[in-house]
Amino acid sequence: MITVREATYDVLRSLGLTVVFGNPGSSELPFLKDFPSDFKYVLALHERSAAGIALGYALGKGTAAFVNLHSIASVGNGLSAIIDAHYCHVPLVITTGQQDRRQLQSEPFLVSRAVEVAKPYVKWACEPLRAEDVPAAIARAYHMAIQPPCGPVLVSIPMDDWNHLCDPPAVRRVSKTVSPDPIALDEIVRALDSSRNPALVVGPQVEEDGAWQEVVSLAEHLNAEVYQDPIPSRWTFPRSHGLFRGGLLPAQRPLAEQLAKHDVVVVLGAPVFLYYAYVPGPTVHWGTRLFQITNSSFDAAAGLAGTSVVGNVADAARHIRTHSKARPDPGRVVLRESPQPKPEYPITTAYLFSTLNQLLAPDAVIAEECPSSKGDLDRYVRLDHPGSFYSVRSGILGFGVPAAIGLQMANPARRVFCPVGDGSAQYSIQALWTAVQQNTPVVFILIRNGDYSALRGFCDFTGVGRSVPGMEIPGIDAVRIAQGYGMAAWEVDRPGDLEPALRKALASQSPCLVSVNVQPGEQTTMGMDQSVDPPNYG
Ligand SMILES: Cc1ncc(C[n+]2csc(CCOP(=O)(O)OP(=O)(O)O)c2C)c(N)n1
Repeated sequence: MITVREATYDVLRSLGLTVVFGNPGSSELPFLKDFPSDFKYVLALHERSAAGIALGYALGKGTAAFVNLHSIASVGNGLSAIIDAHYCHVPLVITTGQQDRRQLQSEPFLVSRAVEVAKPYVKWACEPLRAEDVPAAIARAYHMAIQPPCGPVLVSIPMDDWNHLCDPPAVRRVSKTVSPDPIALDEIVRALDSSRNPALVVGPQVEEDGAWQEVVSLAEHLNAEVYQDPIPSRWTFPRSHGLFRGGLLPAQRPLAEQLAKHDVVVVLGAPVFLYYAYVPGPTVHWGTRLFQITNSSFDAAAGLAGTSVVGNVADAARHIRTHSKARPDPGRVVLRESPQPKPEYPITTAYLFSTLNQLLAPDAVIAEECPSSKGDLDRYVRLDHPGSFYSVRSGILGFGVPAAIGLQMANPARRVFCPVGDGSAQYSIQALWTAVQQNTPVVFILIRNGDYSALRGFCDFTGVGRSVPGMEIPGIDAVRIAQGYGMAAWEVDRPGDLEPALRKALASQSPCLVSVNVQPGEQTTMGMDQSVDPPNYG
């Protein structure tokens, strides 16, 4: 027999979870003592950042990441990253400390109800009934986390468990590809074979399931126009491909209108659909037949219309391509280039992103969190490689800065850029310290407009008006904050200084922050204006 602690490190080793992202407390110290030399501990100063960096790391590696949090104290602080992992299908194996079992009954200092608190947002949460079960519970949690749809799991571990003796749990393998039903796919094949003008909608599961190339081949085989899902958490089709038509709007009626000219729409790896503003309307128009292929039985069940097939998106795309008729190129002429923005003062975000686009290597990675300038980023940044764009679909700010760091740690050969609003950056700002300590050379581009422009836009969009408090955020010097964490940082105010500043950041081998003073952001909401007939909360 070996100790629970030794068995746990063996389990983590066997699962490839040798990087521990965390913030420690008293209840984790018996686990962390004599930390094995083949493990790496990545400290973050706040759990939003610890779990958020782990999330980026798991996204970048395409595998699970391990997070060690401090009882309910940390789970509370890290919950928004756990929620992001839930919605973005990211396998995080999270352990938290618990008080000593022998005094739990008396509700001691730092007692934790992390299991109950996390439950709606994790695939499985438990506090093992016996100390001896801890290593097996972590293995079980891991196997849950990596099953599609991937997601976070949580094991709460009383601090007296680690020195108990146990039998080492069996090292097991659990397959994780679930094939879609071929009979259900054949119905989609028949619909496509008789379609006049089919379309594909691609979502994040295209990347989750390694289906990028299969989906490009399918689109070309069908000569089908391709739309990105609304508020995308990943870009899952080459942006400059001739069949790409941009993103869908996140509201019922305008989205249905965007798809109205198509008689068959196949959604690959996304919910049907992710909406933001309530603009009632049909899911798709009367003449459009809708199909969804998803790795998530949850998304299939929650779909508002159409026929859903559950299973691996790559397998489904391959089946459809090899069983359906090729469609000739209908000879469409599509002009999608946006006008080249001019260097204005103050700098516009259109100019910022078009300048950035010219400097990006083809395999650059973007971790985005710039609410009111998402549209300009989408218009001007062209990346065609898999794994090049990450955002968050939960709507919770604080994702971008830590995710960028985790992505950079996972992909040292690709440069990660983090365009982040001056407001958004503050929700996880202390992650900058971890970037410095780990020397992860992310380029943070802080978009400084001095207000919450996206909220202002929403006020205009929905008739709330401008008499709302809490919209201004003056007096924040992010350059000095970054420098305080030990990061090189500088400000750009004039358009002529932008390109040299970005080049200087690119030339650096270390993380740095470029704070760009810009005009207030676009006053639309996720690309929508009054023309979509938004709800009125005025
Ligand atoms: C944790 C969290 N708190 C508050 C909000 C509400 N919110 C949405 S956008 C936004 C403004 C973000 O400001 P900034 O990053 O500067 O971007 P801008 O709107 O100026 O483009 C806020 C506060 C949120 N989504 N998440």
